[in-house]
Amino acid sequence: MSVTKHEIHNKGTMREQTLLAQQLIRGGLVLLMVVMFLMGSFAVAAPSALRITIGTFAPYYSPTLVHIGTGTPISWDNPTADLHSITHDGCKTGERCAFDSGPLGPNGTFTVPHLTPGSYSYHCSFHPIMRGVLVVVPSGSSSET
Ligand SMILES: [Cu+2]
Repeated sequence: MSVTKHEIHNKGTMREQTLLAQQLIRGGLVLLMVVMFLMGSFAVAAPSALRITIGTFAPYYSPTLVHIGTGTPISWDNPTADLHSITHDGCKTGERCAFDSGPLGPNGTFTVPHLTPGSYSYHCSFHPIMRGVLVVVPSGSSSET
């Protein structure tokens, strides 16, 4: 009789231990999720470059119109077989020249790390029909159209 009681008591303890283990695992999973969420937040906080793809046909710069925060770098990729350039219009009109990639060959990338707020229209010096616009706003937010 007393053996049976002892067994029951053991089963109860084991059940409690199993519950405790489950709670520990659950707590560990929650902690892991919190850590992953925080890491995700930090990844978002660090600005990744906004990428614009150069094309042989319209739209030659895709996206053509970009609204971007001051802290976000902008990169142009040239997957075409031709030379192109990313030339701020100011470089040709004699105004302030904010950026000019010079000849950008196939598979080349040109990056502008930082621009002060303002509107920047640019073109390709090899193909003046190629045109794009950057609108830089004083924030970390960005959007593209
Ligand atoms: Cu071009």
